[in-house]
Amino acid sequence: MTLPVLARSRRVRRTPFTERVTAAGVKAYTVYNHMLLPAVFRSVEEDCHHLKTAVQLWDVACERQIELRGPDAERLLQMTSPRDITRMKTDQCYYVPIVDVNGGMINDPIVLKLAADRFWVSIADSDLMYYYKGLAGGFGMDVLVFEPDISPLAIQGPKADILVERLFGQAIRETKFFRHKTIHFQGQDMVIARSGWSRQLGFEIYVDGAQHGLALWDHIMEAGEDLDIRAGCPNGIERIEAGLLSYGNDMTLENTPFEADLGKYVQLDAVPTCRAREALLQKQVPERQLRPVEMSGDPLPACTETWPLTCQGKPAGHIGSAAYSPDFKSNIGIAMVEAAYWDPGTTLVVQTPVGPRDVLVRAKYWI
Ligand code: THG
Repeated sequence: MTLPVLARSRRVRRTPFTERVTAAGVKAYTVYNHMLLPAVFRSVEEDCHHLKTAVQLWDVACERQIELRGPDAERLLQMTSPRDITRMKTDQCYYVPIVDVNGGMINDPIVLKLAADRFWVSIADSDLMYYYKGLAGGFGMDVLVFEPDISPLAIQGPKADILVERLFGQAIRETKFFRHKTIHFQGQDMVIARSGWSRQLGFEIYVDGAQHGLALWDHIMEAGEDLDIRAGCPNGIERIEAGLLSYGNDMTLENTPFEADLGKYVQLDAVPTCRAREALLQKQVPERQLRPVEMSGDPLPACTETWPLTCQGKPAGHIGSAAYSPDFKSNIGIAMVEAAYWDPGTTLVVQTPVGPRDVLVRAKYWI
C-alpha cells in the first residue's frame, strides 16, 4: 500500500524552519493553524525516548500569535476568557480557556502579556483571530487585532537548560516557569519563555521575522551538537502521559472549560465582563469530564476519530487521544467520561478500529 501524501499549496503554510525540518528527515507532518507541524522524525516511540533523555529543537511556528494591541486589548481578551487576567504581570504567560458566549471552548492558548496594552495570544488549532476581529469591530473597540510575523521555536528536553545557558546566558536559564524575558540577540529583540508542550524542561523562543529562522536554527543545532540535539516535535505519547490537552482532539466547542478539567483556570467571581459568565455559572457542575484512561491489550493504532465508551452497553463517553506508551507498557489515553463513570477504578469498554478493549479510568496522568 502506498501511503497518501499531503498535497502542498499556499493554504498549507510552510514555516521559516521547514527547509531544515525536511532536511532532518521528518517522516510525517500534520496541519495546525493552516501551517505545517512536524509529527514524527524516527518513530513516535524513539522520538519520545530521545525527548526524555536529551534535547530537541521543535518547529512550532504553527503556534501562531494573535496580537491584541491598544487601550482595549485587555478588555477584549477578558471578554472571551473566564480566567482573571487583570492581575497579570508584563513578564507572565497564562494558560487560558477562551470561550464563546455559551461557555464552549474556542481555544486554549498561552497568553503572553508584553505591556499593559499589548498581548500575544499563542493559539491552539482554531481561527481565533476572526472572533477577535468580529468582537472588536462589533463593539467599536480601540484595539488592533493581527497575526504578527512571529514563529515559536521550542527547545525541550532535560538538557534544554544547559543549551539555553550556553546560547543566551544564565539569566535566561533561570527564567521561572511561565515567565518570559526579552533579550537582544544577533541584532534583534527576542522573547524567550520557560514553557512548552512537554513535561520535560523547556523554553520557547518567539522568533521575530521569518528571515531570521534558518540562521537561528543552525546556530542552536551547532551549539547543541555534543548534547545529542535533534530536530523533534510535540510528542503524541509524552503529552498524553503528561495530560497536556490538545484542542480539537480532547475538547471542542461542544465542551465547557469545566468539562475540559480546566476549572482551576476559571474565576467567575472575578470576571464580570466575560461574555460567557452567565452561561458558565449554570454549567459549573459538569456532566462529563476529561480523565486519563488505560486500555488493555496490544498497542492500539492512533486515534483519528472518537472511540465510543460504554458501560454494560450504556453510553459512557469517548476517547479522543490514545497512544501506546513504551515506558508505562500500556495503551494510554485521554477520555471525556460521563459523570456516572468517571470515578478512578471504574472499568468501561471502548470500541476501537481493531475491536473492543477494556478501559480503566485512572486518578492521575502518568508524569
Ligand atoms: N506553547 C505556546 N503556544 C501554544 C502551545 C504551547 N499554543 C497551542 C497549544 N500549545 C496550547 N495548549 C496548551 C496546553 C497546555 C499547556 C500549554 C499550552 C501547558 N499546560 C501546563 C499543564 O497543564 O501542566 C501548565 C499550565 C499552567 O500551569 O498554567 O503548558 O505549548 N507558546
